[in-house]
Amino acid sequence: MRIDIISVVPKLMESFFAHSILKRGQEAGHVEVVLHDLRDYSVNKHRQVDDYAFGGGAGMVLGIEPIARCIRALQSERTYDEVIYMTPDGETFNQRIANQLSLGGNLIFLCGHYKGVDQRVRDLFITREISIGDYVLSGGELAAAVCADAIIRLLPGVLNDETSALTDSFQDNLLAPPVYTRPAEFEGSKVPEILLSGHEAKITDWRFSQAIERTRTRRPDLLEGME
Ligand code: 6GU
Repeated sequence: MRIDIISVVPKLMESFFAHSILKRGQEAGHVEVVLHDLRDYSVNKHRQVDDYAFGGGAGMVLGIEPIARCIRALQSERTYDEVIYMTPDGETFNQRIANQLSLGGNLIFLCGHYKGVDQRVRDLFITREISIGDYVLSGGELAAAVCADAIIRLLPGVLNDETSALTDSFQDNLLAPPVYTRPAEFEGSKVPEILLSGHEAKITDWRFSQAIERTRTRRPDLLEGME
């Protein structure tokens, strides 16, 4: 899978994608993440990419020409499953969407900034609009990094046994159960006996019931419509 991210501040995401699992996923060839500076596609000598909003009002708007040039340049090289615009008024991102996007092909993420992008970008080039929650960030960069992380870790071969996605919170719509490591006792606080028993089937049952209980107390909304 190839993920292209278009932004006016691509540097914001550079170190993020250069580390840990995301770095490994790229080095092992499971994914290629390419950051693009929208200013490189500017149509004027000042590398300007935004302008005042028609009709007035505070805030600059990202113009269609640089974005069109960038997206078209990418689409002339390979096909993309989705061209995603990161925006607070998009559909709220969740594990179901991460799973879906991880199964598909290449992705373009366009990061909004200032007052957003010219509506014609959304009408003509964007296939999907995603938000990461009901709060406002100063740009779509962190949101795009969040989505890319959630997608990349699901790609076959990216995670090893230890970091397996199979036991994640939200896999099966349940929160993950508590985990423990040595020492078995800390200042009188003990690890649940069952985990030291070596009884694999009982441990699996215990973890499942803990996951249910944790979900019931913290996120009862996740259990609605299950059974
Ligand atoms: Cl995708 N962008 C911005 N600017 N703010 C957000 C967001 C995206 N998702 C939640 N808040």
